[in-house]
Amino acid sequence: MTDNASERARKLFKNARFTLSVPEARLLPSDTGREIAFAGRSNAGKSSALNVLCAQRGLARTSRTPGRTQHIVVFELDAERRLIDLPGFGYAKVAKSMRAHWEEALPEYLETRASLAGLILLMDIRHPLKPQDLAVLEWCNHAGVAVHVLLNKSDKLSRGPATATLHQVTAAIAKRGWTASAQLFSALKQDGAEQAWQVLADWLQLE
Ligand SMILES: Nc1nc2c(ncn2[C@@H]2O[C@H](COP(=O)(O)OP(=O)(O)O)[C@@H](O)[C@H]2O)c(=O)[nH]1
Ligand SMILES: [Mg+2]
Repeated sequence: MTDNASERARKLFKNARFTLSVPEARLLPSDTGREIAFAGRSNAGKSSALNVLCAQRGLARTSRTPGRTQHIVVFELDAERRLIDLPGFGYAKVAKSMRAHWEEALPEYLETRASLAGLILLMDIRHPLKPQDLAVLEWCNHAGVAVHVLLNKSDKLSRGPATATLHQVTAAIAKRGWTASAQLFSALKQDGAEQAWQVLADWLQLE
């Protein structure tokens, strides 16, 4: 992959426009073209990362009240490509009924959505591989969906510990027999965007 790929993704992502927000996966736009889903525990920095990758401050609402958004949000990139902002999961204050619904719906979406080209999984680098993250990794591997992990808030650790965590996370994933790539990311410092765009360009077949 070349730096041109990352540049193409950067340009495409600048076009991201809010399209719609739906309470259930069956209400998503027709299953054609290619889409990339963003998942993560509430407060991992999913909205912040989306804003950085799309170079738009207010695109995905960042919130100090985690777990508020339970809708699936669709951002159109072009006529054939979309980003899907999945509801944050694992936050205790979300009503149990809501959580149960989404935690059942997610594996089905991962298994049946033909246009899903890959999933970006956001984790707070200080709390990686929580049970919900392991569940998503397992479901994606089961469904054959590519996963790329962003270890976000890497600005909270110095370089040595951050790199050590990256290695621990990739080793822990490999040990379970799963496939996923991973990288350090900081939405705050806007670090790691180039590397993420390369993965996104590959998944979206930007040529
Ligand atoms: N230090 C630091 N804080 C971050 C970073 N990314 C997000 N945050 C903060 O973490 C909190 C949750 O971010 P948000 O994007 O709303 O997370 P979401 O719930 O996963 O969408 C907010 O207070 C953000 O300002 C980062 O890279 N570094
Ligand atoms: Mg959010």
